[in-house]
Amino acid sequence: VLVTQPQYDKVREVFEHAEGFQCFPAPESEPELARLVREKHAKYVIGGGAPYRNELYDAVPKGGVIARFGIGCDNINLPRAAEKGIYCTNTPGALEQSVAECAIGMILLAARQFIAAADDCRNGLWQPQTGCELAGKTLAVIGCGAIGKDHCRRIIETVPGATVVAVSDYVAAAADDTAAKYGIKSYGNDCDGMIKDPEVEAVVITSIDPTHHDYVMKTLAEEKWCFCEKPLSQNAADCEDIIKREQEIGKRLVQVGFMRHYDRGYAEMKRIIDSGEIGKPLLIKCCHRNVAQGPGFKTENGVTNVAIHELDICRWLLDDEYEDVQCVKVRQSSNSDKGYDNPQVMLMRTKKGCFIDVEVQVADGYGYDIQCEVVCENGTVKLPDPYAVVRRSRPAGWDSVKPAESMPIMTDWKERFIEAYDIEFCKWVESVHAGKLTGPSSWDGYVACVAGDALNASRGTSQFLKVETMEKPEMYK
Ligand code: ISE
Repeated sequence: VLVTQPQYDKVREVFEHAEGFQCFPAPESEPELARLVREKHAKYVIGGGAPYRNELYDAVPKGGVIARFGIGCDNINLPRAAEKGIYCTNTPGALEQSVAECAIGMILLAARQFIAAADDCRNGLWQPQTGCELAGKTLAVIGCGAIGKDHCRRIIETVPGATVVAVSDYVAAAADDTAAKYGIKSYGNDCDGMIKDPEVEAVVITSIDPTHHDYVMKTLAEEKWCFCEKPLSQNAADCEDIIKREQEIGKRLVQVGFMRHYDRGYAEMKRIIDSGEIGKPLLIKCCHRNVAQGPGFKTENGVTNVAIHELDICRWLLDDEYEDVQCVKVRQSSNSDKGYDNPQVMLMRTKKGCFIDVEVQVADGYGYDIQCEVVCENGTVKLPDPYAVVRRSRPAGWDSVKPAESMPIMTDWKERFIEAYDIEFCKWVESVHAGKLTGPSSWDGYVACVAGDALNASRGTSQFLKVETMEKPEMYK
């Protein structure tokens, strides 16, 4: 058995005395490990998190085992192993203690907002944050997965004063699973019934985009608070219904899930732009790139589901409105043979004269990459990358690879904006308690859809189309 060195060192005792096996420490890098497997005629390999993509599967014999010392197996090329007849395994449970300790650490960091404070200090800012004490608080544990009860994920996101009493889903079994996990009520696929439940005070809509308008209207029929994920609807006309209904009720009840307003990077960019320190804004250059899309994705969804974020955030950053917009088809990527345009470039001109371009790649094949730079008269502001740490090293397989400066790129949007989502929900619950919503409104959802409609209509016309909204009701000013 070959055991990669760091793993060997962790439990040397076990490997030195494993009855019936001869265990040897081995290098982590794939080419060297593969070489040693051949040299020693090893049948079993135990490794850590280093990536094993190619050579190792040619070296380990059929019927051999590659065991991951840990839980995740994303570093193992499972299809390749299957093809070569190699067994793969991991060690569930082995890291429970470590994960539990990390979770407790994270609870304390989150409660006291230490990470945010440290980031601020590093950026030369001092913004004292009080945080909260944990004593006496009932913490809700959300996301207990396979690793068991000890795995606490994003504990503080259920802020005091809010709890989930019921769930429903188009696929009833999905609602049942979630409900069982948290010991709450499942309405199966009876979403309408759930909205009417007198115990439900507020509804969070996270279903697929085309269902949003209908569920918002049903929630408003009950005059309940409503948090609707973006987009508010698929088109501006449907948003108008929502706005009309809120007018009749005489109160803002809907918040739209434009979470970027709560992202530290965007918030700091806005602060600088608003301060006027670097002059007036002239241009914005944005990229919105996704790894891939699921089945059923259409060209128009590049606007309604993806660029809708930029349509919202740019007007928020600039405190400006759109004059006209145009969607341009450009040279297509070979990642886009699935019947939708990829990339697309969206151009927006604002009433104050700013020019915005957004490159939307819905299948870039590498990562979730969000970029934004605002060019002002006397300087620019740029959205920071979510990872602060830049690594300078030779990646695994070092003898064949040149040293490099690198930074990981995320692939999942839920992770990229995880902090923004947390803050968004905390603030939403706070504002519901205060009886006055403060986050993005149905008006914001509507304006983004008006611009989105114009972008979709402009495709193939080579023309800028006007963005014409109705008059802004008092309630949203
Ligand atoms: C998703 O709903 C999001 O909000 C992401 O930010 C976006 O990048 C993705 O394309 C959407 O599907």
